[in-house]
Amino acid sequence: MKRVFSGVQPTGNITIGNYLGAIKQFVTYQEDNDAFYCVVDLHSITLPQDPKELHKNSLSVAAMYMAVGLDPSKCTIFLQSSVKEHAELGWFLQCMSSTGELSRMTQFKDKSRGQESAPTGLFTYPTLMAADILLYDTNYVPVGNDQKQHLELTRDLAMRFNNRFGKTFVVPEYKEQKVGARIMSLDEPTSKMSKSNPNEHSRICLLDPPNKVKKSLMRSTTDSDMEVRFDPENKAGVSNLLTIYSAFSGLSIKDLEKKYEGLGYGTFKKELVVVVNDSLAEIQDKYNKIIDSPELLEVLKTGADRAREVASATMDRVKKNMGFVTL
Ligand code: AQP
Repeated sequence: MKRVFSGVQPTGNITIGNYLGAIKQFVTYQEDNDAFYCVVDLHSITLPQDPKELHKNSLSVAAMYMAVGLDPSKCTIFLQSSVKEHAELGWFLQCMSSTGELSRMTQFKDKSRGQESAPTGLFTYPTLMAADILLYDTNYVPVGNDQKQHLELTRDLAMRFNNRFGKTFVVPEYKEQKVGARIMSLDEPTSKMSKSNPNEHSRICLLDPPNKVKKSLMRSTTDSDMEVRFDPENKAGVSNLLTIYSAFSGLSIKDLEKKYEGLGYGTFKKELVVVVNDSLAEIQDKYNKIIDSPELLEVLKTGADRAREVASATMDRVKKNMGFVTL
């Protein structure tokens, strides 16, 4: 059985970008793999977090995992901060990486742009992400396309470590989605949709009420030629909406282009609002049943126990192979 690992940061309400690019795949992978799904709370503090919000958002991501269909009897759901080995291996991998390679990470460049001095954690974020993945002998990592560069670094670090200290880590593979690997911002369709974008109409969150979804989609940026056609280079806004429509409805982009031929953007957007709201209603209904239930904490406790078992065995191997005295 193959191992799968992935995670989401508790930095705000989960967007349809997080869902279509990553979490939706988690559900498929839990069926035939030994899957570990983490709320990566240690990653979220690479930028300042309000303690109450961090607490609330961490439980919210875990509840959302279950609301979209993750089943704790089929996969392991846990909080990253409950398993100390993440921070520990993160340090070891920092010592295996260079400032040159970390400086090339586009997420660091984007998130530190305009700051004279950026948080150190933001800079070393990819080594912690590598630790998350390598601790679980992961074969597949379902993540959105924005994380591909970090995954390549993870592979490099695993191979570098194995070459130097002998076979210690499994070298993981990136698994890309066919539709939805990168959902773009609704107001500025050339940048990716993000939970932490200050403009709430740049995104749709899984917990958004129907009128907010309607408002954000109806005012989303398109273009002036009124043709519903997939052409990401010249029609970034419409192409993004087609991707969202296709991912939620299961209809192919070709079929959607045919369906809306000659109908213009108004009709297309109105029908997209219905498709998105129908999917969100189902998810929100399940989420509301889970978020305040005692079962949520139980799932996280059981998940942490199972994760610790695997992570501590990997950490023992790492230390032994590097020459640390293990007692
Ligand atoms: N726009 C996106 N399209 C497709 N996939 C996306 N992901 C994020 N945005 C998109 C994928 O969602 C998973 C969880 O992401 P994360 O929370 O770990 O961090 P992120 O990639 O930095 O996501 P955000 O929404 O942009 O968060 P903030 O604003 O806090 O930085 C990952 O698999 C990611 O690829």
